[in-house]
Amino acid sequence: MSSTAASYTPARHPFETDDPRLRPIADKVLGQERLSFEDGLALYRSADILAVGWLANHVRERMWGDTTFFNVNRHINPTNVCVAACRLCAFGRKKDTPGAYTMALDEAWETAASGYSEAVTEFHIVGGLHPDLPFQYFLDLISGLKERFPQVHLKAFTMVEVAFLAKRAKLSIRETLEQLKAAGVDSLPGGGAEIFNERVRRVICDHKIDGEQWLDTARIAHQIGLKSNCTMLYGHVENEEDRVDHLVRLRALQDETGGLQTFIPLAFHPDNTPLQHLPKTTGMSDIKQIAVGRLMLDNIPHIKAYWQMLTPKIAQISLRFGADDLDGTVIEEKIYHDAGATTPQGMRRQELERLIREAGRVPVERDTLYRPVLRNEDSFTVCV
Ligand code: V47
Repeated sequence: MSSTAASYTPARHPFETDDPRLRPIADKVLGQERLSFEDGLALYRSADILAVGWLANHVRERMWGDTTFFNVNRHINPTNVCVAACRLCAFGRKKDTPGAYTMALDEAWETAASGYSEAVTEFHIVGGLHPDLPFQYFLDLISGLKERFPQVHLKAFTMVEVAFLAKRAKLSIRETLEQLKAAGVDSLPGGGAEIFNERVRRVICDHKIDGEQWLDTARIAHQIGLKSNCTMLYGHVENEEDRVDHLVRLRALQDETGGLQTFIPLAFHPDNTPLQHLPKTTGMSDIKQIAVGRLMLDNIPHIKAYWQMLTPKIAQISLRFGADDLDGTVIEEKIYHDAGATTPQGMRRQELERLIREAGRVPVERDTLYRPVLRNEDSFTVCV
């Protein structure tokens, strides 16, 4: 049953569909041809989720066989104080309002140390756009973490945070990224991309940098040797054209830089946000984003199912619909839980492995750069 990418034999069962729009797309996928904007729309508009999933799974197995990556990480959110009052967000607070917090550096380093017994390989560090914290706070935060945890990869600051820090420090984006890299940032997470279309951005996050600025910041990060991830927030006021446009723009950036490692579709959680009247995403739509992402983003190696927002059950199913990566142990999550997520705060490594095995896949622990991690008791080795 199991295969690796090297020994992959296609199609355990033939492709079948009752949706004629999918037939020419299937020919392209099987012939390894790039899909067009219209193909993306047809995939979104098809109700034949099994056929769309078959195609996405075909690509996923062609690339990775049964291998399914997971990682042992910890999220750290140094502050929830944020000048941008995005309608999509339940996490940000204005300064000096109830629930607002900002960690002193010692506190952030202590947070990093707690739960460290599982030999975390990555700290995922993101937070609000704080009006007063100086750039030096973030440089010290990072260099302090590097000093204390030299073997841990620091995946820190979204493109939105980088652009904000640059403005505050009166530096160019390139200089800002170079200083962050020198302090110890190893790569950047994919957040803040939301949906690039301006009409949508004006509704959900009108204070954030625009789509082109997000892409420009990512481009510069890649140019100076920092890999990054990319996301798409779906299930709010966007339509199918907006989603395909978002995917095509990510694909174009990747053609140029090759710096995107992973695409992570993020389901909008409306609770406690100004958009709480919107309905929650459905299982069908969650699975669709994974599958269409895999099919459209032919040049991005990995598609991540983030169980915190998909739920472990949907994330597990998505491993048969295009996803090859299950993130992660996480330990403590604030952004979705403030917005009503009912998933647990973290998951143990053994539980992630069980979910992957029960999906008929082979779990491989990875570091942030997708190098396999070998473990014995409390230590780990990264295979380079
Ligand atoms: O940037 C904020 C989104 C992102 C809500 O790179 C919301 O490996 C849903 O980017 N409902 C943060 N989404 C999470 C993120 C991420 C997660 C896991 C892995 C990686 C990675 C990145 O969450 C934000 C924003 O796009 N977000 N509020 C909400 N109410």
